[in-house]
Amino acid sequence: MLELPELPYGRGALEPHISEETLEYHYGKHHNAYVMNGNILLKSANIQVMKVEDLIRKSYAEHRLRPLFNNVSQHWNHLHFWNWMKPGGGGTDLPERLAKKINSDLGSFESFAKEFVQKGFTQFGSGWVWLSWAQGRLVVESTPNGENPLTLGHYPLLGCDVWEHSYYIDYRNDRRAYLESFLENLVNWDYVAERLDSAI
Ligand code: MN3
Repeated sequence: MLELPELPYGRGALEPHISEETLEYHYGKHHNAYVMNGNILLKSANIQVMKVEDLIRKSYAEHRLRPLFNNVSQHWNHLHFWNWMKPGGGGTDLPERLAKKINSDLGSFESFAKEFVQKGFTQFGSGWVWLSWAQGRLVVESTPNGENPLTLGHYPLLGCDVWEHSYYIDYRNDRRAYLESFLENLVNWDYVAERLDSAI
């Protein structure tokens, strides 16, 4: 069964960049709904319990399981999304091993940040923007709706939710300002570096 995790910080802890009201809705309503609906669909699909990552790949591969995929994948995305942020996060002071990889694979931190914001900004409709580990190198990519790079055989190191529910209360229609603030004020780079360690 899927379970809603505790948030790793208080609901007001990301203010002023992400408001308490946004987390009340985003975590308390949206993420919770993916867990509740995912569990109902999981039960009716009669699938043996497996790791969430395996469940994502299996339900993505089978068209009849698409509603289950949507909820399980969004559950996974949000599990990590809460940990990809922290109070006082963001900025350009990255763990050295991560900074080096970004420089060698993506040119510089500035070019990474530009591509990340641009791909998130131009993702049409709902989706996510990612920094992923793909066949031995870092890539920036975006996915529609609840999809994530696991479906492409990639390993997500960092993701930012660009569904309107993640920014509309705080940034209204200004998705670009939200993405810039995510990188400048919120990202938990230690968690991104830990995921890089487990990807390599
Ligand atoms: Mn969301």
